[in-house]
Amino acid sequence: MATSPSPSHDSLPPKQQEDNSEPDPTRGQGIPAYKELISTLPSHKGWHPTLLLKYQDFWFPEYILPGIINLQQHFKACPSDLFLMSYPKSGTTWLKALAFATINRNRYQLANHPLLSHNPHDCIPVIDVDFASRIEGMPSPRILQSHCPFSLLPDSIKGSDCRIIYVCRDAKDVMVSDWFFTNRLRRSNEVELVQFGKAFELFCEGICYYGPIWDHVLEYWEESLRRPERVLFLKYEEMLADPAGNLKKLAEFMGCPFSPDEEKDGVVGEIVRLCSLEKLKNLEVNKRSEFIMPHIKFDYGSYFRKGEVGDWRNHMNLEMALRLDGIIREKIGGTGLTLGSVGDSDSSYRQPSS
Ligand code: PAP
Repeated sequence: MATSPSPSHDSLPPKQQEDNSEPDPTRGQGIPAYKELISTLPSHKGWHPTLLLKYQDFWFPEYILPGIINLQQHFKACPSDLFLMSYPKSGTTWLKALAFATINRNRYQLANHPLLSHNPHDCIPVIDVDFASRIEGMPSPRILQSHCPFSLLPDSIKGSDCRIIYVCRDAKDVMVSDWFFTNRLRRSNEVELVQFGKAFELFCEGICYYGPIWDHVLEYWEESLRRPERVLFLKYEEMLADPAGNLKKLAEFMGCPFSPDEEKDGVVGEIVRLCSLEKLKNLEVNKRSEFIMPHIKFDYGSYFRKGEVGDWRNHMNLEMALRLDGIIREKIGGTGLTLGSVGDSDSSYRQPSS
């Protein structure tokens, strides 16, 4: 970490635009809404607070899809860009905090670190939404984040030398995390809560934000096998088991490895502690703030919950868990990728309390 006085927080992108206005039929969030194309797509009520639209084999919330199409059609990557990619609820917020703290470690002192006063999502822009206004003037290398499936990325990302870091997580824990997140969103937007069983069914059908998860994960996995020097594939469970080891791997991949002196001085541990769930969850900024995407109110607290491996055991019965494992196995079996299964840990399985 920096030892000289911290400069201003000039590596932060401008805040996500808030939009409370009435829907404008010709615009998304400051971008063309691709209204005609979108009107032809299959839709589903799903289990989130907004309608889902199926576009190029994946389901997107209707307020995100214009941003995805815009990204596909107009985004120009720089070879030095670093992309943090994930299926939602797989460790995105944590990865953003770790990457931001690591790349800026000589810029900020711990006592006055931007992560103490900004949510990680405000430190690294989400390019699915409205990239133009948020990334202009960002210093190189730019760190950008998206949940966009690999197959939908523009050629300027897929075909360039920029690096991608993907984090995945056991689909059962993802589903449980998403269910809590969604119901928190529904509650704060005064929408009726969704039952776990209904959400589970739809998740198993792949009908969920950026779903199906198996195709999302598999696309990045296969790309990481094809181009390991350009795509780093991380697992949330492994990061929890060895945060320092995975942070070092991340730093090396990002092109800013920790020096022996930094390791001796405990910099790795400082970043791990700064970005830990306990630390971030208890910060005022992450307890209180809210932000508004078009017509949906979010709160930063909803990004921090338990952060445990195997929380699915408290919510799914064994039959459900085996069913979801079976779907995942069928889809990704034989690829060398595993995503956690009941068999890995069934000695600790217990029925959820009803
Ligand atoms: P997003 O894709 O909507 O940004 P994401 O950050 O990927 O969400 O997922 C949230 C999960 O990561 C939550 O898991 P849980 O519901 O099972 O608890 C959240 O608690 C966990 N999480 C958030 N920040 C951290 C962190 N610093 N360390 C570990 N886990 C974290």
